Amino acid sequence: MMADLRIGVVGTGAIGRTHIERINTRPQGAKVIGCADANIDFCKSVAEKYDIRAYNSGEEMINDPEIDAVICTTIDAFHEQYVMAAIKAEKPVFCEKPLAPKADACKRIVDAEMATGKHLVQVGFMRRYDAGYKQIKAAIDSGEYGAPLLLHCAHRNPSVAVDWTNSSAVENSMIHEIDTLRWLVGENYTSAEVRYGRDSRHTGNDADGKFVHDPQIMILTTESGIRIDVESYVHNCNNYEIRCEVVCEDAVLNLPEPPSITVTAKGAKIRDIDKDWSTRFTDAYNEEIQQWIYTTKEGKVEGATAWDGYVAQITALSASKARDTQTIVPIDIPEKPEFYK
Ligand code: ISE
Repeated sequence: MMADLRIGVVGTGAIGRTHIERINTRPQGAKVIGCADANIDFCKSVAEKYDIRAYNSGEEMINDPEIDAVICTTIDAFHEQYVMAAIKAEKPVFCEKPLAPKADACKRIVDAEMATGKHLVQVGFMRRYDAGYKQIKAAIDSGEYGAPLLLHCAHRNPSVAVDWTNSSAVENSMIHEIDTLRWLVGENYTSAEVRYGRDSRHTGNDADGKFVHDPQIMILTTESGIRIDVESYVHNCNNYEIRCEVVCEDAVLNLPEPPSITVTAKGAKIRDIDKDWSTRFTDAYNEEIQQWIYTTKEGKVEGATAWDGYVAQITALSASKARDTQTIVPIDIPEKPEFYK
């Protein structure tokens, strides 16, 4: 049996700690043996809790010969720095979404990875591992239902994200649909538009005092003309809801809701739903990390690649431009390099 993959996690915030726990509490061919964080004292407390080593910096950890692979869960602005350090050390790296906030940073990562000649980078778009989305993809790919024509999707959050701004709806939330729907239909987007609904009385100003529109609707068009609408509503009164309906030529496909018992009591039927993404997508995260461990040991990347991360960012930034200008913005995706085909 191949030895455990020795993983180092850079960024010990909530998602970083969840990944440490999910890997170290389940037998799956890997162990997180070290962590690093800009907040060294906090990093030490996390290391102590999980009985792993605390490093003084991400780079020190990445360059340690004891570390075989890296998980990057820092704040978005630092993804490029650590992904680049892992590529330089020629170590596989799993980076939470987005690959980097700016498209040119994603391009630098793509170029650096290609220069090594090795497939090293996977981006954490976990919905590709969700059982329901996988069923929809299998149904589309089977060809049994004809071509997809329209997609109607909703991404409703119970409350605002950290650093909430007018861009968050696209760049923090709907970036998931941007990647997952492109993977589902197997096509790039050619244009984006973002419109507002009537503003909710729950919405307000961001930390800089700028008004944030909520809800927002993003409309994407794909190369073959599939039209996709995605609603983002981030004040959904404590409920987390993800919808995806695919209208095909001969059938309508719907994303299933996660299983949950129905309780019949006191004259009502009640079914609990997830309160946020961390529980809604727990199984998808588990599957994603498990598959990343397997494929990393085989020297492959099977999830979203650095190229997918780059394309997602080009699309998101075009959608943001569409929102800011209230126009339809064309999306120009460069030709996919041979390396990623
Ligand atoms: C969060 O960062 C995520 O990645 C969640 O999946 C998404 O639903 C949420 O809107 C984001 O804030």
